Amino acid sequence: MIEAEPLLASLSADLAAVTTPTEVAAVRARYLGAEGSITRLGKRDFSTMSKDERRAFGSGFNELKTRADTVLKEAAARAEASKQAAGPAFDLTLPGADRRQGAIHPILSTQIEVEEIFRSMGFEVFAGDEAVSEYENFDALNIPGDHPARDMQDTFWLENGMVLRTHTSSMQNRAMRALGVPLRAIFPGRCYRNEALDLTHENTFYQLEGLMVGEDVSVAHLIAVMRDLLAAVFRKEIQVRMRPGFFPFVEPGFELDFRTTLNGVERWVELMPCGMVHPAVLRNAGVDPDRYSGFAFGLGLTRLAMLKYGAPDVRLFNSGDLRFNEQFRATL
Ligand code: FA5
Repeated sequence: MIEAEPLLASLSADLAAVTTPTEVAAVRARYLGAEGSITRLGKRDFSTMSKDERRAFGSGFNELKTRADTVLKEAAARAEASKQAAGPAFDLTLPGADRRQGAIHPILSTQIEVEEIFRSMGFEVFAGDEAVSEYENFDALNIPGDHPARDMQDTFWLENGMVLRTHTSSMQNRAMRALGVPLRAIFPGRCYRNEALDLTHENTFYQLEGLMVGEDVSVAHLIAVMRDLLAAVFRKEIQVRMRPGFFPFVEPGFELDFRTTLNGVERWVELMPCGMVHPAVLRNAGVDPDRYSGFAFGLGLTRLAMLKYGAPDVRLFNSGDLRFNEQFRATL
């Protein structure tokens, strides 16, 4: 016959010694698992038993299994309840997990800030492409194939004859055709030149072009817009001066400098080339130069970010060096 009571007593003693659901499950495996001590009792040779003995054994065995299962289920429920009562398994005194949070790159935050300033002056933002036709980058801007000005910008040519734009001026023709005149628009974006790299020259950099075309647009408008821009960026009145500068797509052309303190010394700093849009450029975009005039400027956005944040080397911006980038977490 089955000796149920000693087995059940041993099971109760084992359960009294454990507390967690995992430990209760291990006890269950020892008694009711495939190789458990109760399960093994059922794997005996029934051929030597009479029919009555088999029946008695069967009911005793089933009762033992049911009682063992009940005790184990109760123990499992108790263990689960006390685990939940103990609360989550973490130590409040440990330092928190370091969640790395992204941030806006300083060039982009400068771009967003400048875009807002121009929007407030009625300019719209016109997005462009980085791969453009040779016509858009050069010919439309009054720079034909044999013009020496092409040498000023060492250009990356694509196999299909297009170019990686060397300046955002490449958007002028497209913008005038798409938006019509009069227009006030800016085109921010990435430009590429095969440059010798130094503190202020990268092969990949950002410009922000501005174009205003209308009847009676003059140099006075250009200067006023530049003053407002600088005052908004640097949050104080900024003195500007214009020097003559040559670009085939403006006439007259200027270099615009502004007065600031760099490394403790007050001086003029070159900020951007600009000028009145050349009549040929207007004509190439289907605009009548006898009726319309306009100004354009090519702000070096990367250089502006350098000035704004006091970055000593332009190459830091694209370096991917987190020691540099992480200083700008809170720039917006
Ligand atoms: C131009 O690109 C003209 N398209 C600007 C222009 C627009 C003139 C409209 C007249 C009318 P420039 O090559 O000087 O000009 O570049 C303009 C600005 O882009 C520079 O002042 C500088 O701030 C920035 N820049 C040019 N090359 C680089 C470079 N390699 N790395 C970083 N910034 C650059």
